[in-house]
Amino acid sequence: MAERTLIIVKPDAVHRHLVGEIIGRFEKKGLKLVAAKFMQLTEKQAHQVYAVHRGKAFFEPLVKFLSSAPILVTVWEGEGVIEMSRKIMGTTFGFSAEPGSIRGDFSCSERYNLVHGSDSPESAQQEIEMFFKPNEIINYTPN
Ligand code: IDP
Ligand code: MG
Repeated sequence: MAERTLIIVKPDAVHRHLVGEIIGRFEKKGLKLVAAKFMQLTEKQAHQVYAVHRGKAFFEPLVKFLSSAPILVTVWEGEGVIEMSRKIMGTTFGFSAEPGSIRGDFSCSERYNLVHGSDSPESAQQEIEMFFKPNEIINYTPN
C-alpha cells in the first residue's frame, strides 16, 4: 500500500480563514487527497491525538486548543508523503519555521501553528485509524 499521512488543519487556521490556503499547498505540490472530514473534537479525542505529549507542560493547553473549534482532518497518499508534508508544514514553532512553509508564512506562535502532520509511518497509521474507517479512504487514480 502507498504511504499515507494524516494532516489536520487546526482551529487557528479555521478562525483565520486559512483552510483553503493550507489545503491548497498540499494540492499544488501534487499530493493526492484520499479522505477529509470537518469536525470538532471533544477534549477526550484531542487527548488521544496528542497522547505522545502527555505529561509535558504544553499538553493541557494544547488539548484545549485542538478541541476549541472545528478542524479539517485529511489523509494524503503517495511515496514519501510523510516527509514531503512535514517540509510543506515547516518546523514546529511558527517564529522559526522556514519562509515558504505553511508555519513559516502564516504563524509566529509555538502552539498556534495551524497544521498537524504525522511524523512516521507508525504514527500515521494510528492517527488515520482514529478518524477514518477503511471505506472512508477513497481509492482512485488521478488523471
Ligand atoms: P509538530 O506539530 O511539529 O509535530 P510536536 O512536537 O509534535 O510538533 O508538538 C505538537 C504540537 O504541540 C505542536 O504542533 C504545537 O502546536 C504544540 N507545541 C509543541 N511544543 C510546544 C511548546 O513548547 N509550547 C507550546 N506548544 C507547543
Ligand atoms: Mg508531532
